[in-house]
Amino acid sequence: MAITRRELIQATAAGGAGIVIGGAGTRILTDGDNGDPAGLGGDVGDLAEERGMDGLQVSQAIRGFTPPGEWDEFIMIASGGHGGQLGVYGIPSMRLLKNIAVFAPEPWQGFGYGSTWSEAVLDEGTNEAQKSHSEARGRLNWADTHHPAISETEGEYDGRWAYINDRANGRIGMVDLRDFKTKQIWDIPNLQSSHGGVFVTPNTEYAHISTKTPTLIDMGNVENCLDSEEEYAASFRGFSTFCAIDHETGLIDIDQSFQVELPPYNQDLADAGKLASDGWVFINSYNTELARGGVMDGEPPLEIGMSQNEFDYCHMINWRRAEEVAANGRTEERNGVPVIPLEVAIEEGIIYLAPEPRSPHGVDVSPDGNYLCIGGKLDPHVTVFGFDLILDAIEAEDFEGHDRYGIPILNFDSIVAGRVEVGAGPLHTQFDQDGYGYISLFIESAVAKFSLGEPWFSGDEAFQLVDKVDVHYNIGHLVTMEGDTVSPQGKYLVALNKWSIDRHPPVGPLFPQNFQLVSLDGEQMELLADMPIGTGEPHYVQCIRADRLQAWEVYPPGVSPTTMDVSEHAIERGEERIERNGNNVEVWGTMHRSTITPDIIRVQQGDHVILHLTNTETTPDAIHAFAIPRYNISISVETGETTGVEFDADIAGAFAYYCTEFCSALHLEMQGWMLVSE
Ligand code: CUK
Ligand code: CUA
Repeated sequence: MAITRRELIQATAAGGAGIVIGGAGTRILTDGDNGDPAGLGGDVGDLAEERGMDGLQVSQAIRGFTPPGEWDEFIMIASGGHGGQLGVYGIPSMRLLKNIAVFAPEPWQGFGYGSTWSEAVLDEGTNEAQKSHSEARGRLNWADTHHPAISETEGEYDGRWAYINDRANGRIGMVDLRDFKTKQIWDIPNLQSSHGGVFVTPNTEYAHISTKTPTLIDMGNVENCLDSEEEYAASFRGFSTFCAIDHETGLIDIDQSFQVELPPYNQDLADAGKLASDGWVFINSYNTELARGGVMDGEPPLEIGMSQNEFDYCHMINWRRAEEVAANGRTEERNGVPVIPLEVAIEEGIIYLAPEPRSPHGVDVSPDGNYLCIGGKLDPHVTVFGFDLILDAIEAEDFEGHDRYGIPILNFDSIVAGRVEVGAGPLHTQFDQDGYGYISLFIESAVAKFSLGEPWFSGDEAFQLVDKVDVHYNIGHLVTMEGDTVSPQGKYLVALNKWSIDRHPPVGPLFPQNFQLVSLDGEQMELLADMPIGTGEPHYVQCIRADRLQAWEVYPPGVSPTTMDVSEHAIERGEERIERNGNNVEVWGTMHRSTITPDIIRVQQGDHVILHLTNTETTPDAIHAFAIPRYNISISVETGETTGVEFDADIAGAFAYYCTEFCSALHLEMQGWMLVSE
């Protein structure tokens, strides 16, 4: 380091220039005489010196700071990685606001510990085959979440719903952004694992999700499916799934959903076209080599086998055409889903391939829909295809050949709008409102900013590297504010780094991952703040303007999270009752500060107990929750909500149930007894 923090502070103080702010060292925040920040009061210079901070750090702290009690301008919906959940953060503060339970049980939210709404969601998310596969381990109750997608209207986030994929198990979860609860998990047939998605089409017609590793379709050939390229090519297929979204509820309408069969390459990241390219979906791939492993038999390791080709293929799928073809029934039903066979997709002009350099990863569509920015992990360039050029090439049948399945391969040189040498290991691109792309450089641990072409830049100004900032370290995804919509807001960028070595105090060999906030306000990008992430590994996030969200503060009285409508079991205070019908004991109860009614429930061992609980409060944040010890029951009963729990009273004894939320001064008294007689 050329100059220490202290020297810098002293130098600026001695020079009487106050604190020099900003990466370029050009902006001055403080007035020179006393170090008071203009108009703010307080002696920032002294405070900074006391804490050993230089002017740049003070500036960073201020720009990333949201004062107590004030709200952030943006909300980041983040993958929760292996935790199988979604994280909700404020930006720029990077404060964690909530984790949303999606695929994994979470006791605070009462997700997967007995509440009827969550049990139904989690049960639905494990298909019959998997249930029997994993009988010993029970329900499939974890996920490797990668890509959240916020629903869109006309290409802008509308803040209604969020979708998230399970990379490990080929599933998709749907969250209602009114109550921030998961309403549906679809274990998608024909997808063992998933990656290409979730991305929504511009009016949330579909949430798209495709296979990662191809799926074995020839179940009779398990033994020989890896024996040769031919066996592999014949035994496996990829699938692109178009999950049709019900526009009233946001739920996936499974009956209207369909798949397109794909070659057995490893389909990777995907993005939906918008504006100029609306109606199309783009999916990258690698392992067009069809490498199958066999390192123990002297074959090259997969990483080598999969990196032989100079070019892999971007799949371009015309989903509007596919939708028509599916509606006309040119599909085969496979495991309950209509699938457009690959031959039909080719014949109908649904699928084309474009060569893309060396093991590509991300494909991201510019705000106007015309540019596809492709990061090739082993190529230092971002390759930018022009969608207008792609359409021309399709029209002119400007093909450089066909792949082994007969899919036309567009002529690479005809569709490239520009290539920019950005640095080592380009992965994912995001955009701002001024015609710039921001691409993550995994190997180089940096973000590169580059210019796009028309209508923003032309001639020498188009497709140029304009800036770079270091991040720490090994960045995967990145996000700008609303940066993958038709109207990005710029302002901030969040880098999602895989390694955090030396950034935070050691907490054992499993290091936190590191989100970093970068300012996009000035000419140059500038790192503002670090935020370690305690649950790995979040891959992707989306950032929405906070005012687009319309979250409920309370449920309307008696509303159930399952239907988002008034429950047939909703009651008011004074209507509590217990009914016995044979071995069924059904209880309608209320929770209100600081009483659970009823506070005594008597059953016989072996009875089937159904409890309906209504939180009869109307005050926001007057949350109650209900737990029965030894019965593995923990449910959240939020303001206004009616929910329930159903169980067999198979353990005899006196069980002290209670409210688990510290809801009032007499919260500790908010308890009762369940007596289970032998
Ligand atoms: S992938 Cu993770 S860094 Cu699943 Cu989006 Cu690129
Ligand atoms: Cu209700 Cu504690």
